[in-house]
Amino acid sequence: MSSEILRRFLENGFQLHPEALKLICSQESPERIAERVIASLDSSVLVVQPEHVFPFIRERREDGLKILESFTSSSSNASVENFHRYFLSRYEKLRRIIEQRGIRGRDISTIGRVSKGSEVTLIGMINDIRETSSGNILIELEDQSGAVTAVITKESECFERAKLLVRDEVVALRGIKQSDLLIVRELIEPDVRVQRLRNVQKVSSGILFLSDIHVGSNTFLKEEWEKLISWINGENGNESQRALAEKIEYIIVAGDLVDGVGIYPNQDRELEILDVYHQYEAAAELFERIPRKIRLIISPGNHDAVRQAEPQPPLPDEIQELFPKNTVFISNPSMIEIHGLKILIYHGRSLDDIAPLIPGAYRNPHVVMIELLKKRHLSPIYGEKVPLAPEEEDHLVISETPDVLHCGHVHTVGVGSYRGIYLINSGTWQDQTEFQKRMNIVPTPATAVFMNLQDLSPKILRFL
Ligand code: D5M
Ligand code: FE
Ligand code: ZN
Repeated sequence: MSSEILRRFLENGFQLHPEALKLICSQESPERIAERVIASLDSSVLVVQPEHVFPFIRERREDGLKILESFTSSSSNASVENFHRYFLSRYEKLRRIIEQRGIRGRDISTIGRVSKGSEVTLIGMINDIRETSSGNILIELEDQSGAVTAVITKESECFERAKLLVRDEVVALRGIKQSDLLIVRELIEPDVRVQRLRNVQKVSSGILFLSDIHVGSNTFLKEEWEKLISWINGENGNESQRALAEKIEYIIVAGDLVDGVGIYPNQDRELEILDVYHQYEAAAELFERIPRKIRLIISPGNHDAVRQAEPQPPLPDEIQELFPKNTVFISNPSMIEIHGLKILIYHGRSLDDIAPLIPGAYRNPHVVMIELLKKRHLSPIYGEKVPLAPEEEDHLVISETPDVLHCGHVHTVGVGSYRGIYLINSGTWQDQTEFQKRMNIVPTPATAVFMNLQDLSPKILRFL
């Protein structure tokens, strides 16, 4: 989206200040705003500033919510060319991050032209990664010029980190090429800067994080949900619990609002509502009981009625219309800002791809989320659990470090922090399903996470 806007301005002979671009892209229809801004400019303007944009935007400052990034349009079909372009976008975005963060000032060599014997730093995408019979790690690293096989031995300092690397992520390797192998001495991951939360306004309100409600499933926990809603309405809980509820200004749902239909084989046996539209009607009814002064923010997941491939656009208009007017629909993933707090919302399907590498992952989903931040990518592996759409630009790269990363999907609750970034996995409102019993997946249902904007400490709430 942002590159399209930028192009539009350039075509008309104007440069665009990054802040002005951000402002435009935060609007519901950036293209229309861009057109209006361009029409208002006279040719003496060289760089379009935020001041040029202000008159045309609808900023709802009074409630402190900004949609910084929400993916809407898709132009891509799944052609080889589009995938090539998509992975190139991923490579270039992550390369820039690694250059700025990890290897400032170092020379980076081109993989296809590495000479033997001298130490080199290479940035590439992992084409293949496997363990050898002797327990070392072999990585095939590729850039546009070629590929190289790199070995990280068990004795290497970076061996433990290397065990968590996955296919299709972008990293830097430093080492010496001997015969046909790069002997790795150092691994540099994109990773995040320490977040200092400078821009957060210390207001006295808070945010309630939810996910995986699965309305329509016969294991949706109606009674516990009722308890949640009563609590939000100040109808139950002790004094301090009521005081907490009083503070809720926003509720964010990170996907799987409904159970959907045909998501997995024989799902219909576990559905209470068999029609997906009726599931959304039921969900909308549940949300009716949330006080109107609370803003609802809904992002889809793999059970929702949008395309499965990520990034997923917001729920379609005919579903949005069912919901109360205080609801905002955004894509998966999305970046929003609440009173200066930047929140990256991602359903979390890729957590299933990374979990096998981490012992006890499903009991500590926030630990798996750290890996997404280190990789600076929300869904690195192509061809495993997560279908990816080859968009012109890779929207799943974590270009900007958030203050909070909010996921769901794995149906277990967990909070933590990494380099000053809060990690929240908000659990589920669906009890263990037959499928999960067979797979030995043990959910922590009827949970939510509350974050007070005054002190930002996330608090797990249980309604079971
Ligand atoms: O996913 C909830 C959790 O259950 C998540 O960790 C994946 C796992 N799950 C659910 N269905 C499947 C299938 N068919 N294969 C493997 N793992 C699965 P949710 O998105 O709510 O279904
Ligand atoms: Fe789910
Ligand atoms: Zn899910």
